[in-house]
Amino acid sequence: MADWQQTACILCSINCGLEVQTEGRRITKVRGDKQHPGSQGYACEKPHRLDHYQNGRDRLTSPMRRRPDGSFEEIDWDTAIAEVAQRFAGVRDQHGGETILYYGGGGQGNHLCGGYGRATRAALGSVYASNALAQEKTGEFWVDGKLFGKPRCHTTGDYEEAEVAVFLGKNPWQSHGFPRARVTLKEIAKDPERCLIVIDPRRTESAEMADYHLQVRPGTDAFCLSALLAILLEEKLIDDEFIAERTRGFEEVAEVLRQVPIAEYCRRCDIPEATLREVARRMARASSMSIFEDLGIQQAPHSTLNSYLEKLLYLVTGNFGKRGAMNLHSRFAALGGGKSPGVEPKSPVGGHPIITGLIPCNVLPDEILTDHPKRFRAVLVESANPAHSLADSQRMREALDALDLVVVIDVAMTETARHADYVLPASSQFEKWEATFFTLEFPENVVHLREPIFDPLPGTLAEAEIHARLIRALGVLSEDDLAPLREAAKQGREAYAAAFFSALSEKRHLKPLASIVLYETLGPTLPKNAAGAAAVWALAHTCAMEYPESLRRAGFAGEGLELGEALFEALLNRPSGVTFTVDEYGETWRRLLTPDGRINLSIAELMDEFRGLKTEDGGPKDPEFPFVLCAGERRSFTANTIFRDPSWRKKDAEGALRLSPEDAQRLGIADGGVATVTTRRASVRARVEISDTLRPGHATLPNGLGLAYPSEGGDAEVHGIAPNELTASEDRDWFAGTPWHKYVPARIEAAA
Ligand SMILES: Nc1nc2c(c(=O)[nH]1)N[C@H]1C(S)=C(S)[C@@H](COP(=O)(O)OP(=O)(O)OC[C@H]3O[C@@H](n4cnc5c(=O)[nH]c(N)nc54)[C@H](O)[C@@H]3O)O[C@H]1N2
Ligand SMILES: Nc1nc2c(c(=O)[nH]1)N[C@H]1C(S)=C(S)[C@@H](COP(=O)(O)OP(=O)(O)OC[C@H]3O[C@@H](n4cnc5c(=O)[nH]c(N)nc54)[C@H](O)[C@@H]3O)O[C@H]1N2
Ligand code: SF4
Ligand SMILES: [Mo]
Repeated sequence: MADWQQTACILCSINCGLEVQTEGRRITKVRGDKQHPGSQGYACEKPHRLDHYQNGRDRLTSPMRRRPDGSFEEIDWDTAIAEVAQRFAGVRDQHGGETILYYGGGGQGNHLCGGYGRATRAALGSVYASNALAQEKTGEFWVDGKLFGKPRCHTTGDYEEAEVAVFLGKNPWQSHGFPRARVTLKEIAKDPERCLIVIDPRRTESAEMADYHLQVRPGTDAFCLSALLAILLEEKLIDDEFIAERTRGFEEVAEVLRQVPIAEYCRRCDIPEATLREVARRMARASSMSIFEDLGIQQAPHSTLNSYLEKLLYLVTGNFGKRGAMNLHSRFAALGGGKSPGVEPKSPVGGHPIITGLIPCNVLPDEILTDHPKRFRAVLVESANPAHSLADSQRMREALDALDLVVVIDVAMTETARHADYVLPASSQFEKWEATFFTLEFPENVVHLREPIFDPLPGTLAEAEIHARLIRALGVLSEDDLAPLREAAKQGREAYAAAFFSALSEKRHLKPLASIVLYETLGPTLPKNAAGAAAVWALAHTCAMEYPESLRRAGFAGEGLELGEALFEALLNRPSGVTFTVDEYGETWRRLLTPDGRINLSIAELMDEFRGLKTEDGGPKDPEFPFVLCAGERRSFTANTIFRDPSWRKKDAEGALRLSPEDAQRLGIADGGVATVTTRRASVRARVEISDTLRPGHATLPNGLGLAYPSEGGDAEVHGIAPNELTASEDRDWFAGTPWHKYVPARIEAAA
């Protein structure tokens, strides 16, 4: 009997602990790891197919260089590193390092590459970055910053404890988003004292379980949320004490709310007013409420405003800083692009706002396809597939092709890699030390450093090593920098810590290169060949300095550097993950970063849009495209583009277009029939699944499909529909630039 080895699922942000058995290079058995402090043995149906990731037929096994005719040739690593470093340095020297964009830095299961990539960026003088968060969460982060002081003041719900749990544009049954989601949903649903509210135009699996399903008209959440808030004010259901003691600016919000025509807004979002009033009263009556907002509102019209209104809902009802409500969580490390000192937080060409260090994804083509002198000239893509995942695939491809240099670091030959000049093959997440920084929980927060379960696939390297080699080739670290630290590391980590932190303060050029300095000096001395985890050592120390009390409550002891060492030791030695912070609810108030310690309820930048809702109708505007297409819905067997092999989907291999029975009948399309879906950008054919979970006028396609995958011994074939062939980069939030993937105007017809 083979041993079970501990690792984690890499398919969504929850990263459930797993135990796996292997045979040779295959993952043969998978089960939830009961020892994992967050998931506690929970796992959904998807990780059982992880071998389709590990052993995908299009895994890369050699660096590749593009030939002038567009085909690729294999090259050895030394050549690849030398040429990539030299070509990037060439762009830097000719146009400036700020014309080199970094995109990605980690997917659902791997964030260490982002840390090591930071050193390469610094070596190249690259200051601008973007990743998938800038097409979903940046609007929300910005609102957090306005309300709570800094965009890093990110809240999390306490769904296990909440009396009322609200899911707004979120289908946790399929997409998870908090630990053990299905268990918690079932518990809330079966408890008559608790209440589950789902706001979603589709009767999702989560909505099926809800006490209240508000089946809004797609794209009209701003009306629904405004009406809810206005009802709370009108019926005197606001938590006045909380407002008076903890907040400022409520009067400005109330002024707008008093003008809201409640009945009219209910009509626009198509929710009976009586129902909305009942829901408002239920929310107000609750001893605690948690709300999860996700893509259904973030990737739809009024994206940033929606996030604001959602947060007002829990704030005016006093559901903040207490059990069962919203709290400010600790974090092991940041997920954003990082600050670049001296750089305006605006994109260089269009002047779009940079939020948490990230340029809005939807404006990237505009920042490339122009003759503006500050346009991007080169891009380094790491662990991301923007040619598939960003809006407007056609423009993204055009933009990639217009660059002087595209380098992609990935495990597989992706849609983006096909447009690269160089593709560098990474070892998989089961072939190297890995971790994610989706550490978003409260009151107990978990981080999991995972050991490799296989040797690297021959020909591949872990990103830490790729970046270390690039740094060596770029010649930015000298033996003068590294030798003393190597010596210190030999004396043990205490001596190393002293040497490392003083080197960082004395030699300013080392700071942005710190991750690779650690990899090169501390790395070789770490046990279990854990060099790839070297950067985690510094993060453990930073985390301990930031949350000493929370670490102590989690069982870590020691003063000063001892505390960080204790956390790092635990990470290295507990293969099922570590609870790194345990918080009291009052901690939330200490994490608030506004100057006066109050929540700032009034966001001036959004007030015009908030007021302006009155003059808007909310329905589809172009009679040529009467449908609203939700381009990219999470389903049971979707996982972004992490699985490329379509055979991982046992059912519905191509990913059906879901259509309401009314529309199907009107259009003369039978279940299993074929429809043509046309948007302003493209026309595609899709197999139809008739589903009474949809409203008439609404249609949905799954996310993550439409990937080109090699057939056995043959050429690559595309399976299903790539949703972003249908989307347009200009369809985005006016402020944060977040895309309207859930609101794509479309025409649907029976296919000839
Ligand atoms: N199975 C699976 N799970 C995943 C992923 C995956 O690929 N597959 N991906 C992970 C990632 S990266 C993310 S970000 C999360 C996303 O998780 P979710 O946000 O839950 O995912 P979606 O299904 O894209 O969108 C959520 C819901 O928004 C609804 N919606 C559409 N239009 C509107 C609207 O106008 N208003 C409202 N209120 N709702 C609307 C849709 O019907 C859908 O039920 O999932 C994660 N989990
Ligand atoms: N139309 C539409 N578009 C969407 C969405 C939608 O709902 N609708 N959802 C959006 C959302 S929320 C998200 S988060 C994005 C996700 O889109 P992306 O951020 O582009 O990420 P993934 O699809 O998760 O792909 C991750 C990439 O990492 C690679 N990879 C896996 N393991 C490793 C590794 O160890 N090292 C390296 N270097 N690479 C690795 C995979 O092969 C893959 O190419 O898509 C977005 N796009
Ligand atoms: S909930 Fe997410 S992390 Fe957990 S097993 Fe399912 S896909 Fe994997
Ligand atoms: Mo996402």
